[in-house]
Amino acid sequence: MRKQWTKEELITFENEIGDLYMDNKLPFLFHLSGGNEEQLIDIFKDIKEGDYVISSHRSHYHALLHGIPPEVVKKRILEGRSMFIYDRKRNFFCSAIIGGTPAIAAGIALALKRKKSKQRVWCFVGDGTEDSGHLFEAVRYVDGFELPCTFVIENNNRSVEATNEERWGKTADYKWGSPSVIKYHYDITYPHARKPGMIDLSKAVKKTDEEYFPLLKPETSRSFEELDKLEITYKDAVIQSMTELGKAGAIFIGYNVRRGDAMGTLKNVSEEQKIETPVAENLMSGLAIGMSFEGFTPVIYFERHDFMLVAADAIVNHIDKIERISHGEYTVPVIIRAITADAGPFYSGPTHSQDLTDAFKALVSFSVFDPLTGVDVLKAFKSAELSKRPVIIVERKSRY
Ligand SMILES: Cc1ncc(C[n+]2csc(CCOP(=O)(O)OP(=O)(O)O)c2C)c(N)n1
Repeated sequence: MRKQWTKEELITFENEIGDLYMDNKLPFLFHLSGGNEEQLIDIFKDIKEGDYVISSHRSHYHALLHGIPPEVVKKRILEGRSMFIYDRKRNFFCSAIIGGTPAIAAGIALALKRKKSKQRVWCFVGDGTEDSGHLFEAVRYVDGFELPCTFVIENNNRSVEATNEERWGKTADYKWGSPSVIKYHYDITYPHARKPGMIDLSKAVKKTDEEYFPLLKPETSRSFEELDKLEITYKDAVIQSMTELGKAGAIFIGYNVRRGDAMGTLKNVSEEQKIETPVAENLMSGLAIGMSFEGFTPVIYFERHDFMLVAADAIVNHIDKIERISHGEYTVPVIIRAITADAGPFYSGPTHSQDLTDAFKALVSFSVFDPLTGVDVLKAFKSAELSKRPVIIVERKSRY
C-alpha cells in the first residue's frame, strides 16, 4: 500500500530538503515542489499502484505520492539525483529535459494497449512543456489511437522566471481540446531552482560527474565467425536481418514501414509488427523508447540521416542517457536503422544526403556500427539483437 500523504507532510519534506541545501549538503541543481499539494493529492487518488508516473525536473512530490519511500527520495536527492529519481518496480520515470517525456509516455501507453494491460500512464509536465511541439505530437497520437495515457499540465504561469504572457502573448493559457489532457493552476512556493541565499561551496561535498553517474561498461563486440564464409549482397543481408528480427518478435517503427516496406526491406515482416508513424521523428523515437520499457525490441527506421536531427533530443538526451542517469534501472534496447543516401542514384542534395556517421559516434556512448558488406550487415544486426543496449546501424544506400 502506498503511503497516503497529507499536505502538511509534503510541505515538511520539502522544507527539510531546503534546509539541507542551506546546510551545504546539496551543491547541485534541484527544484523544490510547493503550492500544488492539494491538487496532486487529488489527482493521485485516480493513479493506481502499477500505473506509470512520468515526472519532470520537479519530481519530489510525484515520487512520494507514487509510493517511493521518503528516505529513498531524500537519499537520491542527497546523491545529486533530484532531477533523476527512478523506480523501475513502481514504474516511476522522469526526464529533466523539457518536452522529452510526452512521446515516451505515448510509447509506454501504446505498449500497454498492445498487451491489453489495465495499467495507465500519467505524464506530468510543467507549462514550459506546452511551449514546444513535442507535447502536441504526443497528445494527438494518444487521442488518435485512444491510448491509456493522461498528460497533466502543472501550470504555475512560469518557466524559469518568465510568465506565460511574456512567452506567448494572447495564447498564454492555451486550451487543449483533448480528453487526454488535464491542466491545473497553482502558485509555486519556491523560486525556480534551489532556495534564495548562497551556500558556502568550500564546505560542500563535491563529486565528479562520473562519481554521481558512473559510466556504463563498454559493450563487448561479437565476431560471429560462422558467418564469414557466407556470400550475400548488402541489401539481401538487410532483408534477412529484418526477417530474423521479425521472427524474434521485434516491432518496426517509422514512416514508410508499412507502405513501401521500408524500401522492400520489411517485406517478410507481419503487418501487425510494423507501426506506421506520423512524420514526427522525435515522437517516433519516443514511442520506441516507451515500448522498450515494456519489453518490446523496437527497430526505428530513419530513411535519411538528415531527418534524425529532428530526433536529436530523443537519441542523444534519452536513448543514450536513460540507463546511465537511472543507474541501470531503465534500459533502452532500441535498434536504430540510420540510412544515408550517400551517393549514386539516391543522392538528393545537401539536406537529404548527409553522412552523419562520425557525428553520431561522437554524440552517443553506445555502439554505432557501419557495416560495409553483406556479412557485416548480418553481424551488426545480430550483435544489436543480443545487446541489451541501444545500437545505431548505419545503412548505406550506395551499397543497396
Ligand atoms: C529542452 C530544455 N530546455 C530548457 C531547459 C531548462 N529549463 C529547466 S526547467 C525550465 C522551465 C520549465 O518550466 P515549467 O515547465 O513551467 O516547469 P516549472 O519549473 O515551472 O515547474 C527550463 C527552461 C530544459 N531543462 N530543457
